[in-house]
Amino acid sequence: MLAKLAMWAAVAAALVTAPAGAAADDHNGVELEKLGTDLSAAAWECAAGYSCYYDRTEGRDWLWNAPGCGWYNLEVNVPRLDNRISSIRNRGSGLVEVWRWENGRGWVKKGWVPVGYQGSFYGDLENDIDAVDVRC
Ligand SMILES: [Ca+2]
Repeated sequence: MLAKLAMWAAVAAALVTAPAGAAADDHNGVELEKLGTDLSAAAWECAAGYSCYYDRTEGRDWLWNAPGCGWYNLEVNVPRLDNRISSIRNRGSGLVEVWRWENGRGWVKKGWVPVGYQGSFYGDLENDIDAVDVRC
């Protein structure tokens, strides 16, 4: 029980701590649920040093590793990965931000995954992320 509480305390801290340079209103877009460090689902396969992206929730059906730091528009990735990502694990060296292209608004940041964390998208963000920005 204490371990579980500690995990959720860490999650809460991650969710309320804005990345450097982020505006306060960026919290609006945080919709990554179950952000945490619990790997008991026995999925989440991910090489050390990378951020990893999966087709299904809970780290199932690995799709892609970001090759390094920087902005990746998943629409122009080969193969296309936009509208596919359902979970992310970050074993890289920088914060991973997730972005969606919204008509009339442009790029909108929808959340982030700190180094050492992973999370799944449920609801309208599952299969609806269009870019990631690896901030290192
Ligand atoms: Ca998917």
